[in-house]
Amino acid sequence: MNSKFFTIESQSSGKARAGTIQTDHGAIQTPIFMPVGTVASVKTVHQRELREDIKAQIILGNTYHLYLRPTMEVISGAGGLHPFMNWDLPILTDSGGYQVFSLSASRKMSEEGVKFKSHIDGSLHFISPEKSMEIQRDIGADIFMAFDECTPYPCGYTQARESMEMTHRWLKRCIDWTKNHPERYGHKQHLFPIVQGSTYSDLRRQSAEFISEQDAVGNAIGGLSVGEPEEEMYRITNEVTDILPKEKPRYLMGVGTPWNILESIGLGVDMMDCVMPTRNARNGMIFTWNGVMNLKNEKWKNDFSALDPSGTSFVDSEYSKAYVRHLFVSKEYLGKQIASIHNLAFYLDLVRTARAHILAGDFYQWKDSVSPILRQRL
Ligand code: PRF
Repeated sequence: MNSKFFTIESQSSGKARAGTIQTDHGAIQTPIFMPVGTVASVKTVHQRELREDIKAQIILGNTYHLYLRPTMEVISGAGGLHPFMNWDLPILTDSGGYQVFSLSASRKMSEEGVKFKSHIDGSLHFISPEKSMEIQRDIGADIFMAFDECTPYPCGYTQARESMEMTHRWLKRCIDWTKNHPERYGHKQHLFPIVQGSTYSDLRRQSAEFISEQDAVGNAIGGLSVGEPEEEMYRITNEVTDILPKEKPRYLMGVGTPWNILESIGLGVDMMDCVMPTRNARNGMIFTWNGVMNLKNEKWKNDFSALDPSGTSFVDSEYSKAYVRHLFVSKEYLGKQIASIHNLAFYLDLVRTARAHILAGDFYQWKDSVSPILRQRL
C-alpha cells in the first residue's frame, strides 16, 4: 500500500525528484506547492480559479481555525470540508498546535495538550493530540498532520530537546488514536509525522530517525522558517532529507519564497506551503520570472502593457500594470484578487517548471540559470 501512495518518476543527479502522490481525491504531481486555505477559503480566490486557472492540485486547511469557526458541527453536518467548500481535489490539514501558538490570545501547554483562548471570542478550549486527530478526521483531510510543538528561534538546547521529545510522545498518541478509530467518509486519510529539533543537528538526526521508524506514508519537516538564517534552514533540511526515507514524500512546512522553494526541491523536498504568495499579493507585491513587482509603485501609472507577459494566468494578459496599480491605489478588492491569482499561478508554474527540469535531467543547471533573478532579497 505504501509504495502506491508515492511513486518516484525521476531522481536527478542530486537529491531533487519528481513523483506522484495518489490520494482518493486524485493524484498530485510533485514537487508541489500547496495554496493555503486556512478557513476553508484561499483568500480572495474562487475554487474554480484554483482548479482551472491556477491548477492547484491540493490545498491546505487549518484545524485550529475550522474547529473554532464554523466549528466541527457545521463541517461534519456538511459531510466534511470537501463538500462544504465544493473542493473535490486533495486537502491537507495542519494539526493546530502551530496556529494555537501564533494566534490564540493566551495558551498553556502541558504533556496532555494545549489549553488556549480563542482569538475570535476569547472562549476557552483544549486540544490534545487525540482531539487534533479527531478534528482532522472529521474535516475529512486526505493528508493530516501529527500534533507537534514548533520551537521558536532561537531556542536553547535543553528546551529544543524537551520539546522534541514531547512531540515524539505526542506522535505515538496520534498514531494510537488513528489506528483505533475508523475513517469517516469512505476515503483514505493519511497521517504525516513531523520532524522537530530546532537548529541542532544531533536533535534533528534523532528526530528524523524516530519519525522514519514510525513508517508513515509521508513525512514532514517542521520548526524551520521561523526566523533562523536561510543557510541554517537549508543546512537542517539537507541533514533531515538525508535520513528520511527516500521512497516517501517529504513536506517542508511553511516555506517560502520562490527561491526557498527551488533550493528545498534541490535538497529533496516534495511538498511545500506558504501564505507568502497570497499575503504579499494583498499588499501589492507580485512574483514573476523577471523578479518582484510592487504594484503600488508610481512607475506603473501609465504602463498599459500586460500585467505579466510571462505569466500563465488569465489575469496576466487580460489586465495592464496601470490598471492593477490603479486598483491598489484606490483600495479596490479586485486588485488583491488579481494579485493573489497571479502569485498562486506563478508558484504553481514555478514547481511545474522545476518538475519538468527534474524529468529532463537538468534541474540544477536550470536552477543556477534562474537564481540571479529569483534570489533577489524581498
Ligand atoms: N509545525 C506545524 N505546522 C507548521 C510548522 C510546524 O513546525 C511550521 C514551521 N515553519 C509551519 N507550519 N504543525
